[in-house]
Amino acid sequence: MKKGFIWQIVGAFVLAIIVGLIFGDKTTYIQPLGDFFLRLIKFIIVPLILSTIIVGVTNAGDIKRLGRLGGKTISYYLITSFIAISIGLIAGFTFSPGSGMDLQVSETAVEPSETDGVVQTILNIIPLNPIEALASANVLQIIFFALFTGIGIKLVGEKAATVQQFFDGFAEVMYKITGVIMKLVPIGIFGLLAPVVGEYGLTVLLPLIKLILALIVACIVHVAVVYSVAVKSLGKMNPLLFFKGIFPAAAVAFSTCSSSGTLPITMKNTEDNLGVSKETSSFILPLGATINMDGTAIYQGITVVFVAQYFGINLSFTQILTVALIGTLASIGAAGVPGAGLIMLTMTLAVVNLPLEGIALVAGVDRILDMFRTSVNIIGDASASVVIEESERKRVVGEAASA
Ligand code: DAS
Repeated sequence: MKKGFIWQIVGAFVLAIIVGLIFGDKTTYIQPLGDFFLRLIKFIIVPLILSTIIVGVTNAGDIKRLGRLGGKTISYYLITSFIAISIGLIAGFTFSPGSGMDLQVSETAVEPSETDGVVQTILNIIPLNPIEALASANVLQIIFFALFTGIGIKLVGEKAATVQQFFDGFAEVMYKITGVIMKLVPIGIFGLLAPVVGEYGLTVLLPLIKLILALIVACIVHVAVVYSVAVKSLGKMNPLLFFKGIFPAAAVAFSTCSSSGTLPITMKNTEDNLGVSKETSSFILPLGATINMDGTAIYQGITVVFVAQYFGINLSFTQILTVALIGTLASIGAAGVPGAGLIMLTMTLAVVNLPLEGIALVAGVDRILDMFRTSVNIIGDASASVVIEESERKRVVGEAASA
C-alpha cells in the first residue's frame, strides 16, 4: 500500500474535523459525498461475498479443511469477544462513567429489542429462498448459500466446471471494482465524517465524555494487547505491519460505522497488505463482519456498568457474569450496520433487569461510540484471518514434512 495513501486518509480525517468544527450543521451539504461512497461500497457487498466464498470453497482443498477452518474461526471469535467484554466491564468499573452524572433521561420508553433465541438465530441462517437472501443482503444466509453452492460444485466435479469458472471470473471482477473504490476512501471518509463532527458539538459530548473516554481506552487496550499478541504469537506477523496494513479499512469502518459496509475494503486490505489468501479471507471476513464484534462486546460491558451506576444499582457477581455471557452473544447477534450495538444493548440491560431508560442516556452519542467499536470489530476480523492463515500454513508444511 502506498505510503501517500495513508497520509491521504489522515488528511481526510483532519480536514473533516476542521470543516465540521468551523461550519457546524452546514456540513450537511457534504453528506451526499459520504452517501455516494457508502452506496458504492454497499453495492458490491452481495456479489463480492457470494462469488468469493464460492471460489474460496471450490479452491479450499477437501471439505474437511473447511470444517477445520470454521471451527478455528468460531473459536477465535468467541474467545476474543469474551476477553473484549471483560475488558469493557473492567473499564466500566475503573472509570465509573455513570457515577455523579447529572443528565436528564428523556422519557422515551425503550422496549427490549425482539431478538430471536440462540436456536432460532441458528435456524435463521438457512435461507428459505436464496434469491431473497441475496436481494435482502442477509449476509449470514448468503454465506450459507455460497458455502453449500461451493460444496455442491466440488461434489459434482467436471460437469460443474463452467459454473466454477464463472464464479472464478466473477470474483476477479468484484476484486477489481473493489480496488477502484479503494482509491475513493479519503473522499468517502471526509464526506462521512465532516457532517458528524458538525452535528455533535461539545455540548452534546461533554456530559458523557467519561463514557466516551472509557470506551476509547478499552478499545485501545484490546487492540494493542489482544490483537498484537495474537498476530505476533499466532500469526507470526509484526503487529506494526498488521496495524498499518489494516488501517484503511479501520478508517472506513470508523467513518461508516458499518462492518458489512467496510467488508470489501477489509478483504482488499487483508489480501493486498497482510498477505492472507483469498480462500481464507473470503471465508473468515464475511463471517466476522456479521458475528465477530469485539468492539461491540467492549461497548456492552462499559454501558451496562454505566447505566447501573447512573441509577445507583450495584451489580452482583452473578449479574456481571451474566452480562459477560449475554454481552458476548449480543455482540454475535448484532448486525454489521450502524447502531446495531445500541439495539442489542436493550437485550443485555433487560437480562440483568437494568432500566431500559439507560438506552436514552447513551443514544445521543451512540454514533461517536459506534465509530470506535466498529473499527475494533473489523480489526478483530482481520486479526482472525492472519492467525488462521498462519495456522493453516503451518499445518500444510507439517503435512508435507511428514509425507
Ligand atoms: N456498527 C456496528 C458494526 O457495523 C457495530 C455496533 O453497532 O456495535 O460493526
